[in-house]
Amino acid sequence: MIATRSRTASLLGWFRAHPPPGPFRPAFWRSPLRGPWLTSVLGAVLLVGIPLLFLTGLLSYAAYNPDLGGANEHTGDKGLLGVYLFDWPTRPVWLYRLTQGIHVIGGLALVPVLMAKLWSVIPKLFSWPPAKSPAQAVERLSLLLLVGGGVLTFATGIINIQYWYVFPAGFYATHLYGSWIFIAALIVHVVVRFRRLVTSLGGTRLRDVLRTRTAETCAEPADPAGLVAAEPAAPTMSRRGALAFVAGGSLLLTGLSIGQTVGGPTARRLALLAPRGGYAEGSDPNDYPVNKTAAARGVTAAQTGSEWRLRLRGDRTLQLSRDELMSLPLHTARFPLACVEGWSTVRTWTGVRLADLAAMVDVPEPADVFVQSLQQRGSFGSVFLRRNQILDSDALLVLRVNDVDLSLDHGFPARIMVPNNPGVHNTKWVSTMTFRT
Ligand SMILES: Nc1nc2c(c(=O)[nH]1)N[C@H]1C(S)=C(S)[C@@H](COP(=O)(O)O)O[C@H]1N2
Ligand SMILES: [Mo]
Repeated sequence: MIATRSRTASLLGWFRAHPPPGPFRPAFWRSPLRGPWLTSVLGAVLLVGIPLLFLTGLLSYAAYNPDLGGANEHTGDKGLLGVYLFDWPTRPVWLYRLTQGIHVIGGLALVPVLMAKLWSVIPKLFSWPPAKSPAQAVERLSLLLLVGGGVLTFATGIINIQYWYVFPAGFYATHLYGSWIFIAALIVHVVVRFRRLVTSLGGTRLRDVLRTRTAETCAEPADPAGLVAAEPAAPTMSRRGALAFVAGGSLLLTGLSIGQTVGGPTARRLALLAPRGGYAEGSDPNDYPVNKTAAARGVTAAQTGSEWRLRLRGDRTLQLSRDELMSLPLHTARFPLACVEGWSTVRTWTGVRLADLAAMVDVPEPADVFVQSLQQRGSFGSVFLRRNQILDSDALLVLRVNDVDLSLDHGFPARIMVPNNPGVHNTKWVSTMTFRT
């Protein structure tokens, strides 16, 4: 009995003392830059940036009004994750453009920081033995959720803004649930590591590090966490150089994509990384990004010609031709169209107020409206809008943009435009609107 126990113990000891070859051996990792300071600096940047992305993401989710159900709900099992949902306002009209711009551009800018942070701690992924105690095993498991959740959230976001819709469970659900896993694991990580971050940042002055050239760059003293290389190689780059490389990457990503959000002829042409940038905005009022073309959605000229009627449903039913709509009191307002994918454009919209349409079918106090498009395929063909979005004085069934008729690709004969509404909820090629109390 005792003999077996000691044999197990010595086997365990042998196992601990013999890591597999390659990255599991401490001598494999040799960069002298790795250490608590670099990891902490990058961590501090992420500690500011990621909560900002999370917050703007939560706002975007609320802006979708998923609690109206039906067409708006893509995350039916959200449960408690939806408790904070609130009536997304229509004012200020630029709010969604701002929060979603921060979300998308900020997310891209953080990619180099995230990658550098992962690089700085990568030896820990291969630490041997995998866990020294059950407590450490739990902690390492939480790191797996942290890295996995982070990579999943960033990857789904980036893939989505590149218009590559490949999510088996759908983008909304994957991005939402992934981000909550990420944030929960991040909170645990910050609680466990915050003191270490403060200590290692406090020990060295940023200014001193930024003055150190490559030749004078040396490894930090060995740390209990084991980030510092056991046998550091000669430096090929200073910490200043490494930080400049990361910051340069962030700036480049920002510079090549921000044009799609802020607009303007030069900025848009510079937005080479953004699928809705990289082009010169012409003088044609309909010359702004098209998310889904009429052809892509199976909308034909026959459907949108003189046969087209807008069906209004409420306490009674009405059918209106485009000419009849044009003869109603028209209202003009200028505000942004801002897509969840980060691009936006500011236009002058002219059309009939949604509140007027509600009143025409005897629902002057609507709770919501169900809008349906005549598109034949694909998503975004219908939406629920909330009471405050119907009653806003600039909420329109738009017929004209910048003083000309909408083009077919932009939703002719008529489209929804509600201030501060996520682009996707501004339904094009409207065929039916059902107002409910
Ligand atoms: N019927 C319908 N409406 C739609 C869409 C769609 O695919 N079908 N795309 C939406 C999305 S995602 C956005 S961002 C805006 C873009 O409007 P635009 O194509 O006129 O620029 O339209 C929205 N309205
Ligand atoms: Mo969109």
